[in-house]
Amino acid sequence: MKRDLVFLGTLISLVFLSLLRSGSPQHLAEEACSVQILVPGLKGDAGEKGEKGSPGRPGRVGPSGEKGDMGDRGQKGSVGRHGKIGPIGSKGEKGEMGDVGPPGPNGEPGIPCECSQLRKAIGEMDNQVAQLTAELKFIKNALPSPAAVAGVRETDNKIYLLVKEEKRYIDAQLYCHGRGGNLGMPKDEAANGLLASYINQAGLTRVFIGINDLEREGTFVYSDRSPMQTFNKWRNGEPNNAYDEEDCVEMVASGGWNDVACHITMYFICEFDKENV
Ligand code: GN1
Ligand code: CA
Ligand code: CA
Repeated sequence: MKRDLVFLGTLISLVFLSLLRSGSPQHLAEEACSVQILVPGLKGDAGEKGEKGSPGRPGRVGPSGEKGDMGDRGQKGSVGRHGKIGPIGSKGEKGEMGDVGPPGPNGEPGIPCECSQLRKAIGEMDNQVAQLTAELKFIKNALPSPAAVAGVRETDNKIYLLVKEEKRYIDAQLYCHGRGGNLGMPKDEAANGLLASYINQAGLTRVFIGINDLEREGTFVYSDRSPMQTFNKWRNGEPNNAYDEEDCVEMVASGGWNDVACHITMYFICEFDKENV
């Protein structure tokens, strides 16, 4: 408080002195002894505009908005993991009884009581060995090279062999004769059908068979010289002796017959009598 009063007195003195300086010396002398009254000066002019303040602090977090609309359906997910192995199934029903098995091996021979029985058995076995030997010889002799083998077909009394080597009729016939047989001679429906299926199963379209009219034009005979009977399988319009040169016969895949020139080459079928084997 005291310090404020001193300051106020000093301020008034200064104002007074400044007034004295602006007046006459005489006037100054009079005024110097008068009571000093201290009053505040006039309010100054407004200061210049301050600089823009720094940004205020962020406001408070607003309240939650309203619930939005439902979004679009998402993409299909990837395949899930493999599931766990299921529980063991229940036991199946008992299966049907199987077929009867083959008979068991023959029992041990009894004690021979008569030599004649033994001789008879040995004689039968000899016959069987002879038969097997002959068949083996036939197989070794008759079969063509492995590349030309197309299997065999057989009936009760014949064996047919398709030879996949292209030969002229006469050479094909020689091939079959050389092995104890003949070119195939279908003499009835059954034999003809068997040869036709043989050709088809081999994927062929034609083969020579043992029929010709080499000796007398228009008179067809089998290659064992036996005459044609009522049975035949000529295709429509055949035999026609085309170009005046067709004296040999082929079978086509349908089983039909056609006379062709003997000098052309094709595969052929041999036949063998089982009793000659
Ligand atoms: C064959 O090729 P082409 O049409 O002259 C066949 C004849 C048949 C004739 C039937 C080698 O003669 O034997 O009669 O078709 N010749 C040959 O149309 O296959
Ligand atoms: Ca002819
Ligand atoms: Ca013909």
